[in-house]
Amino acid sequence: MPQSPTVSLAAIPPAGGRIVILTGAGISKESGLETFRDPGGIWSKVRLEDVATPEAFARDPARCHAFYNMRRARHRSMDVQPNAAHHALVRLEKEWPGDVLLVTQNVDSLHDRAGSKNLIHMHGIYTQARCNDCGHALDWPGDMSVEDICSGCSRAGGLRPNVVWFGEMPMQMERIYEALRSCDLFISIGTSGNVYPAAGFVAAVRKMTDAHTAELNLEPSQGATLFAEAHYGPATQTVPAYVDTLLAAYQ
Ligand code: BJW
Repeated sequence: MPQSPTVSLAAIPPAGGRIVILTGAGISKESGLETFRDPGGIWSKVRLEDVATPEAFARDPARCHAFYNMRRARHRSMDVQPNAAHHALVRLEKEWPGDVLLVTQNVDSLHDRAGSKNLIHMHGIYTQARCNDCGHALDWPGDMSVEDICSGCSRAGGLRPNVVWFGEMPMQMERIYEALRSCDLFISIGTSGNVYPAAGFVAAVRKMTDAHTAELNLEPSQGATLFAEAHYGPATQTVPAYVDTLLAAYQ
């Protein structure tokens, strides 16, 4: 049974308080998208070394394209929609009397489709392409192949999914660390805490601030002991309940 989210009043930031939220694949699980490291997850079916590194793309771009084409096709399907957890975070952004920054590791567009505005895709987004030759990025909701031509430089063969692979620098790190440095509440949702630098955010917040930290996940993550508060259960239950508790303090 999920633990019911009880947030002590001392843990609720003051009006004007800054909230930073980190999300991972677990928040999209109940929308029908697979996580990476759960039993039966993506990395149990395909080796990340074969599809999620720049070396893999250089070696066999067609294989990488096939992997992302398959995931994009699933993402396009009608039954993949933002769920109650995505919507609750939109409500928090709209109603919280202070700044809310959402940093997602997810390459899907469910936070965008739910309506989150102050949003950073630190691992990119797979419905965009980026050209390895000229750096041009463009929307690319359909299939991608080695024959496709970049509209920026008119060359073929350079387009890749606009995502961050292992060994590459995640996006907008300066803006993220600036927000972490000045936050009053850090919430981590649906991430296993295996992948850096995101996995190091909670430790960075503890080191740089007096902020409260909370983990909302199906089960304890790798960094679970670093959080001051934790609620375990499906995101569609824990996230709306947690958001309700935060907002109730100011209604
Ligand atoms: C539910 C749920 C439900 C289920 N409700 N919850 C040693 C130390 C530090 C770094 C390194 C190191 N060794 C190597 C590195 C570097 C490397 C790294 O971290 N490797 C680790 C494996 C150790 N990192 C990098 O290379 C990164 N770049 C980098 O470090 O640059 C240098 C740098 C350093 C410092 C500052 C700045 C820069 C790049 C990482 C890129 C990751 N890319 C991927 C693929 C993206 C494209 C794609 O999707 O194909 O990103 S890998 C994959 O993992 C994806 C995810 O975003 C990421 C995180 O996964 P996530 O979201 O946590 O998913 P899961 O499956 O792991 O967890 C899901 C969780 O949800 C589980 O806990 C479930 O219980 C839970 N859950 N159902 C709530 N219903």
